[in-house]
This record gives sequence, structure tokens and C-alpha cells, in this order.
Amino acid sequence: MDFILFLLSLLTVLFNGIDCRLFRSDYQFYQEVDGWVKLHQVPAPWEDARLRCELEGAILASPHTRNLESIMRRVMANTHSEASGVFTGVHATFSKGDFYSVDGIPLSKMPVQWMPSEPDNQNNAESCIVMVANGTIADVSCYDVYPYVCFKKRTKNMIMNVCGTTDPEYKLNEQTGHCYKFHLTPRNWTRAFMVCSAEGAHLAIINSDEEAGVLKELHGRHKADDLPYDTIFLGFQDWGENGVWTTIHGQSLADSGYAKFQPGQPDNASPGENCGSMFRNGYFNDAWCYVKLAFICEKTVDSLMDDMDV
Ligand SMILES: [Ca+2]
Ligand SMILES: [Ca+2]
Ligand SMILES: [Ca+2]
Repeated sequence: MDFILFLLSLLTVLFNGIDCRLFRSDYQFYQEVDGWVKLHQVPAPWEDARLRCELEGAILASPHTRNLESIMRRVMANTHSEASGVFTGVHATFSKGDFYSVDGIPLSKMPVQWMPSEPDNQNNAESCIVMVANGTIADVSCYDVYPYVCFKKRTKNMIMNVCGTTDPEYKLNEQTGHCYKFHLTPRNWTRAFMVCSAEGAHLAIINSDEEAGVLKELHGRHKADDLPYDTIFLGFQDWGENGVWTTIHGQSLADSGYAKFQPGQPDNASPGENCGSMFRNGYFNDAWCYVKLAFICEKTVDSLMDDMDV
């Protein structure tokens, strides 16, 4: 009998171990909610919080159930979020006063209580909900900044691929041994950087002629008509100066292994181009940082989650 119990507990330990590795290593698995949770301590406006959780493959957490509410409170404990509270996924940005979680659950179904004298919709400008450490909530401006919690419910068939992500759009390239994802949704350079970072990757850096060929081929799979401009953002810039081109990993282009600009580029077109991009032919261009372009994220297989922001 003891042996069977021992075997069962061993299996449970093994099974939990597997659970933890099914998702990102910057998330913590909690049995009570059958899912993974991460506290983001850097306060952000609500839209950014929602987006970052989504890019991480999760959602902005809401206190749907007593268990999730108590886990949210637990992760807040002993951090500065304990005093400030955290943004929840509950919002009324679609329709004033109609509060739902980002996954569509009405606030009225959640086991939470308002703080004294809340909700007050101050200045008619409060459409997002924060929760403080004692579990009570308040409406606040979505433009204020708060820490927040992301939550990933365990689902069947979650597959961690060789790229160390459950995002099937990351594909391993055998030539370079790195994984890449082409983002068709155009973003400015800063947001492109954020997207790659949240996905546990980085804006792609070309380290050889061979890798330039790989990215060129990836670009070539998308018709020019499907892109806002036929140039895509990559991971280099010049710190807002002119001409000192540096990869986001701090190397000069020459040191990084590829520094081929299109003839006539960089041309620093008015009012100034400080962000790195690549034309369809594989040659570099300096681009306006604020223009929205498609972009490529790159992920190293061996460091998997080392690039994660925390
Ligand atoms: Ca309020
Ligand atoms: Ca690279
Ligand atoms: Ca240019």
C-alpha cells in the first residue's frame, strides 16, 4: 500500500514538473487555478498591460474565481503592488459602465467587493478596474499606471515547440539554428521591440550573409501589397544620433557580422531616420522609428527563456 502511495506521489511530482515546463519559465504554475501566473512589477497603462499579457501568450488576469483572486493577492504580497494594487483584466472600454473581463466575464459574476466610496467614475474617466491586496476593487483611469498580473489557463494540447514557445509561428531555421517569426501587423520600432521582447525573443539581428538570406527569404514570402511599406524593422538603431548604427545587443554592425546598406542608404530622410530596417533585397535602410512596419523577431533556441523581461 505504501509503495502505491509512494508511486502516486512520485507521479504527481513528475506530472507537476511537466506542467511547469509546458509554459514559459517566467511564469509560476498554480495547481489551484490549473494555470500559470506572472506579476509584472513595472506599472503600465491598462492597454499596454493587456497587450503585453496577450503577447506573452496569456491574458490580463481578473479575479474570476475565489482561487484566482487569492492567487492574485498572493503574488502581490511583499511587492510594491501590495500598496498600489494591480490592474485587473476588467474594463468598460467598449461601453461605459459595462464592466467585463478581457475574456468576456461580467464583473457581477466575480467574487469581489468595491472599496468604500467606489465606484465613483471620477471625471467620467474611469473605465478600468484595480484590485488591492485585501481583494477590494476600484474604478480608475485606464491611462494611470499600475502593476498587473498575467494568467494562462492550462489547456489540452499545449505544445512547447523547439523554439521554447507555445507560439507555433516561431519556426526553427536549420541554417542558422535560430527561430524566427514574421509579424505582419505593422508597428513602430519601439512597439516592435516590445512585441519581440514579450514573446521571449528580440527584434531580429543579422549576424551573417547567410542569416541575411534567411530573413530575405522570410520577407519574400509576403507580397509587397500585404505590407504597409516594403521594408521591415530589424534590431538595430543609432541611439537617436546619426550614423552610429548599433544592434540592440550593443554591437556595431561590423562586429555583429553584417553591415550592408542599400546603395544611397542610410540617407537620414527628413526629419531624421534612427531605426534599422531591411529592404526586400536584404540590404539595410535607416527608417523613421515612428512609422509602422512589419518586422521579424528572432529567438535563440539554447537560451530559450533567458531573454525574457521580468
Ligand atoms: Ca474611482
Ligand atoms: Ca541573428
Ligand atoms: Ca533611409
